[in-house]
Amino acid sequence: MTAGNEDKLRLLKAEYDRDGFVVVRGFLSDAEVRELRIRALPLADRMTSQDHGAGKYKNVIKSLHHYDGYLDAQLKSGKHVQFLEQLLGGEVAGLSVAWFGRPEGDLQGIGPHIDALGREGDSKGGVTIWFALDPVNIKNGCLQYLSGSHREDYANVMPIPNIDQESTDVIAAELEPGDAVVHSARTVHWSGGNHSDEPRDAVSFFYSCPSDSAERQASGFH
Ligand SMILES: O=C(O)CCC(=O)C(=O)O
Repeated sequence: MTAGNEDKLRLLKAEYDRDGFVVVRGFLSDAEVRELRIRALPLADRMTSQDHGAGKYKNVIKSLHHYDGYLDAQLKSGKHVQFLEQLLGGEVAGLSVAWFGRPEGDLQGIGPHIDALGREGDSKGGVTIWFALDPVNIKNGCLQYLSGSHREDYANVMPIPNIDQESTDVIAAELEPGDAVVHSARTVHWSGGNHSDEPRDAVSFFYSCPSDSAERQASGFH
């Protein structure tokens, strides 16, 4: 790693540790965004039409890596895996790849929640990297974070009650295609409906962090 890259990583790490999330601009090249779109979107489309949606969210499809070798390889060893390990200072283990679509006019957002590891008795910490495949902004339902919430304990329920979504600690992750946002499984986040006439597609990769210290551990994964 060059000295410039080390400085950049140090800044990103400081931001992640302070806020519980960090935006990484231009993480994927245009070709990599194209590849992710080609792999994820037609598959998600097929699965949506076969009713594989995640329960109440018709435009969320989890476990895409079970159906596509490229996505499975990305989950295990995509370039973001090394980046996450450098950011967190420890190993990560791939759990799932998910499509989070928000087509134009889909007004159903996703309420405040944490991402956690749901198996009974498994209380390891986790991290998520969310890739924007379209320009995402407040109008089409970008992710929003309660900055610093990774330091508190929140119930693993959806939605978490009594979250002040107008707080000055709320940050909207407005991104361009190829930008990524990385968040701790403990950070409270949500997204709004799509009130624009532009789609909002994203792919998330979820990881557990077996070496996370006890105080950073979480207790469920949705
Ligand atoms: O894309 C969204 O609207 C929600 C994504 C999310 O909650 C996540 O990736 O953890």
